[in-house]
This record gives sequence, structure tokens and C-alpha cells, in this order.
Amino acid sequence: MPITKNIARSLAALTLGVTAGTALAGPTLDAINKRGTLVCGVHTGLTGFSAPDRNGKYAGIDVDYCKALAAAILGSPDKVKYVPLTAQQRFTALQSGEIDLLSRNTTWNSKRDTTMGSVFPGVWFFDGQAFVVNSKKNPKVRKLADLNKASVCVETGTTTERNLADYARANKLTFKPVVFEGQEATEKAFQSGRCDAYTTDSSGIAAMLVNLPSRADYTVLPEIISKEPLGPMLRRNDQEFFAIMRWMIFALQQAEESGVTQANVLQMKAESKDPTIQRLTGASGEVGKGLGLDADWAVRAIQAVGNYGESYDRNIKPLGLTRGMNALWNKGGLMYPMPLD
Ligand SMILES: N[C@@H](CCC(=O)N[C@@H](CS)C(=O)NCC(=O)O)C(=O)O
Repeated sequence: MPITKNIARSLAALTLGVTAGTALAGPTLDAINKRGTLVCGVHTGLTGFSAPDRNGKYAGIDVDYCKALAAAILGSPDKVKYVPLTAQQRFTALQSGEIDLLSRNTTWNSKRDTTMGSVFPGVWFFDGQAFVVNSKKNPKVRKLADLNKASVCVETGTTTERNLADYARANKLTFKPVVFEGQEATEKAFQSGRCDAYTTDSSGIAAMLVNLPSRADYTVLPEIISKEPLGPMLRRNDQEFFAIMRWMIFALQQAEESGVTQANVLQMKAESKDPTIQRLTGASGEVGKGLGLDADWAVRAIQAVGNYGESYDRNIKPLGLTRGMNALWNKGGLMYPMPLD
């Protein structure tokens, strides 16, 4: 056998020996472990997603994702430092290393996934852009076409602004966009009658309305004009943390699919004969090892926040939003956790 082939073989064996088995810790996981805290960039206040609760503690489905990661990596959902960020600040905070990840109603699109030093490991909440009007002020507006020539409050630094222009052009409508910086300013302007309508993600509209005493005065129009797949984000070139973030999404959704809950996860681990549940809970297989974590990583996450459906029901259901696209694939939705092996 020629010597070069031999060398190539031993090199291949060496490489295999190094990469098979436990994943190497990437820079973000290393930093989290060293610090003992996960630094999570969140929304400053979006009910159901991330907002301080009555005790001043951050709560919401985006916050649950941070807690689940901290439980899996550091052993406790409390080992999180929350950094509240506006739509404008969010990407720089991630790029500069101020936060480990961004968990904040952020739309996954090609620009943000390829040109900004960041990547999305999955979708945490499927959304779309909607419109709301004050029916007292505009009683005749029932559908988007009725808003032709109307003024629309919209927030800068978001995907919303361009969707509005694209939709108007495609549907031969004219809107007068009135642009504001920050959610509070945009909402306040709309509520004070500065514009005929307000447009943002339908979850954002629901979160605004749930806090308004006069919410009966408002009508959400039936059209959804865009796809807003919202997901967490991390810095590029960190395959290890990417895998943890991606498989956390799948694990919490698989828990729902398999009927594993906050209340029964320990019992499931001890007793279930279902191979998927065994792999999810670390009773068998090496899912945790592949992620550079221990066997109980997902058990701790589920203990901390429940499965995806439990987190949804606790945080999003009170906004009056049905599961829709966020239901599991076998219940008519789009959530499809990849198989655990
Ligand atoms: N999902 C879209 C829109 C996000 C968006 O507009 N969010 C609003 C509220 S629903 C927001 O976060 N505003 C808060 C702020 O600017 O501080 C995006 O990623 O650009």
C-alpha cells in the first residue's frame, strides 16, 4: 500500500477519534460555564414573551427559553442575567458579545441569518404582521383595503416597515406610514389617535391590547401580510452552542409530543419504555453527550419551564392567541421536532 494512503488512513482515524463522542465546548458555552450565568438578551416589555411580572421578574415564552437553557447548562433556571433590549439595540448587543444569545421576538430572515454575524437555530414562535384600528374612530374599517390612503403607525428597525411598503405596492394601495422609534412611542402615538392604524406582529398587537382597559374599542383586521418566524439568535461560528440552542427547541417540543410534562418528567424518565422518551430524558442514548452536556439536560429544562405547550399555555394563551401555526405538526401546526437518536 502506498505510504500516502497509509498516512491518510491514520489521519482519518485520528480525526474520528477526536470528534466522535463528546462535543467540544465552543466559545459561548465555555464563557457561560466560566461565568456561571447565561446572559440573555430579551424584550424590554412584551407581555407573554418577555416582560417583568408582578414581582419584577422577567416572564414569558422567550424568557422560558433562556431559563430552559440555563437549567440545562448550569443546573438552574435562575442563573440567567436578562438584558432588556429595544428593536434597534438587539443586533449590536449580540454582535458585541454583550449577550450570549438573543431571545426576543426577532424574525428569521436571510439578511439576519447570513450578513450580520449571527444565525438562527430554529423557530420559537410563528407569527405574521397584522393591523389594528380604533373602531370608534374608524367604524367603517373592516379589512385592509378599507385603509387605503390612511395613516399607519409603524416602528423603525423592524421587518414591519418594509412589509407595509411591499404590500401596498403589490395590492395597489396607498398607506401613509408614520414611523417611530421604539414600541412604546409607536403604541402611544396610535392610541392617542396620531394614525388610523397600527401595524406590527400579531403577537405584538395582542400583547398591547391585553393591557388596554379600552381594548373593546379596537379591531384587529383579518389580513396577515407577512411571515414572521420568530426565533432566538446566536453569534456565527459557534457550532456547539448552536446545537444546544437548536436541540433545546426540539426537546421542549418533543416533550409536548410525547406527553412529557413539568409534573411527570421524573416519573417518565424512571418508568417509560418509549424509546423517544428514554432518549429525551437521558434514560438511554447519548443526546446530552453529543451536545457537550450531561444526560439530564432536557429533564432539568422541562422541570424548569414545562414542555413547549405548557409554556405556550402559561404565557401566550392569556393574550387570546390560539395555537394556530404554533401547534405541533400532528395537531395541524408547523412545530416539528427532529427525531432524537
Ligand atoms: N418581528 C419583527 C418585528 C418586531 C417588532 O416590531 N417588535 C416590536 C413590538 S411587537 C418591538 O419589539 N418593539 C420594541 C422596541 O423597539 O423596543 C422584527 O423582528 O423586526
